Amino acid sequence: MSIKEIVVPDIGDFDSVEVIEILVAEGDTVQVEDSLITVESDKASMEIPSSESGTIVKLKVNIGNDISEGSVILMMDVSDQTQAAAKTDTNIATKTKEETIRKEPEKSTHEKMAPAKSTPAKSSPGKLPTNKASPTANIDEKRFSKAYASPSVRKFARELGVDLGKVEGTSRKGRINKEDVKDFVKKAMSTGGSGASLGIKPMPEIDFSQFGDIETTALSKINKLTGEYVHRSWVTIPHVTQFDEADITEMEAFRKQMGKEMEKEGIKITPLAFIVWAVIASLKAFPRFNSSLDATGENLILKKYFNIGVAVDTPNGLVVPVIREADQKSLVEISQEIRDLAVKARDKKLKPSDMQGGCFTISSLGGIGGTKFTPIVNAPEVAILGVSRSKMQPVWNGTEFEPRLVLPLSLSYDHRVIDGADGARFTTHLSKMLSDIRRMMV
Ligand code: CAO
Repeated sequence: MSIKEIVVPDIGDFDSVEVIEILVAEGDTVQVEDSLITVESDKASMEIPSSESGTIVKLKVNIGNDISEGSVILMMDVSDQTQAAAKTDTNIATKTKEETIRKEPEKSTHEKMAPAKSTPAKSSPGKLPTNKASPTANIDEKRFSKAYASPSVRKFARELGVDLGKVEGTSRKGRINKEDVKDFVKKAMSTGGSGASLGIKPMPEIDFSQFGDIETTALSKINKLTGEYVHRSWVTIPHVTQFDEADITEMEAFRKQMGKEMEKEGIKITPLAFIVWAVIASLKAFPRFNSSLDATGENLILKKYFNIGVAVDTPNGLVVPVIREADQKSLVEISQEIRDLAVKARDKKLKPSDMQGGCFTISSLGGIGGTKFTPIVNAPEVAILGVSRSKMQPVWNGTEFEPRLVLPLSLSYDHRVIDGADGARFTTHLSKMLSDIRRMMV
């Protein structure tokens, strides 16, 4: 190891400047001329570039420190640096000085920061993407140039196509830092982002307290993740929902009979286990429903396995654990697995692998209530079955009305993959399976 002090070079007429930003961290590898810190005097701000290539061992400055020529910025292990990469302190000092002079005539605080013409990090040598490629391409150059931000933040904003003039700075005196740019992009993506790309204006910010008392609660991590997934599915998948019903009178009689027999062993079979079985039988009959579009959207990947996702309602939000190889499992095994997965989900013990690899999802609100709903496809799957609460209804049998237990079904599907006729064929088949469970054995 060869440790070297990296010091502040000649910074022109400034005796003392304040560190306002640290652009590197201990452990980072930097090249000659990569920016290390941003300093600011009452006249200008500038980035101090590295005079050496190497690995940062220890930072010696903090934000808010006053430093001057010769102050130690950091300790660097320069043992790996190549002769070619190294440049002299004199070159760096000259460069910094030039920058300082160029920025000095600027007047207002916001005009102090110079555009990112200097010290590009060698670790990212590629050309910046053009604004045309960016979703936030409408940069107002005048406003951008007046924004109060350091050269590296300007460069970062340009890479993302962000108009700095629209970003609110949270650092001292309203200076815009990298996090502010990231937050701006995140907000644009989650609120107006997809809408903006569809030409839809984002929701205006409303102060609801002007209308009455309010309380603000943060969304849970699961809420946010689910929100992202369902939003993406909703805007990218052309959904159609096919409604249907299944007469589950016989199925329920059998389930109750089995329930009584198995009660002593502590086994309970819920209607959902039968529905999983019926779905598998229908997926086998209509393989297109057990598929995903590939990333190009031009090929359909047909799956030969049957992993069924089950939406579980938890206090922290909705999760979808997966019953793997459900076609290989008995009704009792599926019932127990649903119960175990639901307990794990509510105890926040599900692993990411428990929620991966699903082929088709079932969202059952039957235990809660409701007559019908339109579930959102759990992409990259192409269909999802919504199950509502079964109800005893009078059904005409040809000669008279008969009381029958009817289960409402709602199948949402990706219309790019599944046509309406197939949607109806699938639910008809599913309904037949549930109405006469002997058919599932065949
Ligand atoms: N019709 C009438 N009763 C039903 C029914 C239906 N379709 N489905 C279940 N039930 C009954 C059960 O038989 C049980 O009654 P008993 O205790 O008297 O036998 C009761 O409702 C409760 O069932 P359950 O909900 O605990 O069990 P389940 O296997 O049906 O469902 C689970 C398990 C994990 C799917 C469920 O608890 C759950 O979380 N559902 C919510 C899913 C959700 O939020 N979906 C919306 C996502 S947005 O698309």
